[in-house]
Amino acid sequence: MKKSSGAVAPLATALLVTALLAAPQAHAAAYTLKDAAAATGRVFGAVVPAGLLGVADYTKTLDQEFGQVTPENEMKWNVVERVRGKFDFAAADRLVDYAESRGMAVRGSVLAWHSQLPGWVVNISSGARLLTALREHIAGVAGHFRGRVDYWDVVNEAFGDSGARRNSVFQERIGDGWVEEAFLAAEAADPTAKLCYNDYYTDGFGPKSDAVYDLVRDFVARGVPIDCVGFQGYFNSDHRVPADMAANLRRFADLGVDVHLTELNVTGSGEKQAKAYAVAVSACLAVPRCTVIAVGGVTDKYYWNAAKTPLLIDADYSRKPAYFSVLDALNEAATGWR
Ligand code: 9MR
Repeated sequence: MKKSSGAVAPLATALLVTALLAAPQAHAAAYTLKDAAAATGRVFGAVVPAGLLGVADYTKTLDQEFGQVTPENEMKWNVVERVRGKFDFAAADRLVDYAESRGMAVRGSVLAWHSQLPGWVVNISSGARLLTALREHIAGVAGHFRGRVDYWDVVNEAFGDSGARRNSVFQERIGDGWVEEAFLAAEAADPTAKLCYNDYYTDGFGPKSDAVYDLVRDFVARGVPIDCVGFQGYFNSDHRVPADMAANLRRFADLGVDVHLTELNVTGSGEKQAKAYAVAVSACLAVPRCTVIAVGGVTDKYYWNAAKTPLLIDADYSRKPAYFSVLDALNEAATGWR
């Protein structure tokens, strides 16, 4: 750079340049979701399929915006243990290797879930044998990733919308205790990971979140290992972001566990979608122990339910109004500036 002509004193120039550089900062303390979240002490993540790790546009956006990955299907029982006792971690390892190479946190999902089970599990009729298979599965999967997973979705979706236990092979054949058994097995396999219960439509007060709350309160009271509760955050015209979301998250945090938004997505588009995202993210920001915000995917282009266009980045990798409403909410929480 040429030396100045002396027309403007060097100090004045330096002050002017500093002021100009600082000006954009006044509106956005950070320019990416992960950096803005980090400024609030939080992680911003996404659900990621291993098959997209070779797509340049996708990984460029993933690396730019997100600091945590959740394998979309690669750690599910029907992928990792299709045959009893024979584990296949190839796809999951790719995702964990990728995340580690970029300093991203890893959410393991999911050790015990009624869905996406291989047939051999569903066909175990004996509760005792099914419990043994569940324990062995969790030991195999959580043991394989020991020390590499920051938090596990140990159990997904054990409750129905009424708050009663969901009917599933685990519930019907093992009974209520299957959830506790899963957490005990996960703790034994990887005591380094935070252990979470994860569910949907539990974002506000209601019979389902009350049932989850009672489970967590009981586990905490009895010393059953549980560290966190995941709120998947599926929102649409029938399930709007509840006004009591922050209060609901706070009551779980007050039990002494962290709360995470784990698959956040809002069906829709434009300003309406943007506002809903801002309300949901602000509910998390209002609760110090809400430490993870993860959305259901990087871009609408590859989302498993793409027709709902529910994510922050559209199919052309353009940042949607919802992206900016979330970035603003994060920056405002971090700096007081929008
Ligand atoms: O992301 C998963 C998608 O690829 C599958 O097609 C779908 C099958 O139901 O499940 C999606 O993931 C689920 C997640 O693991 C738990 N929360 C509910 C999600 C939707 O079922």
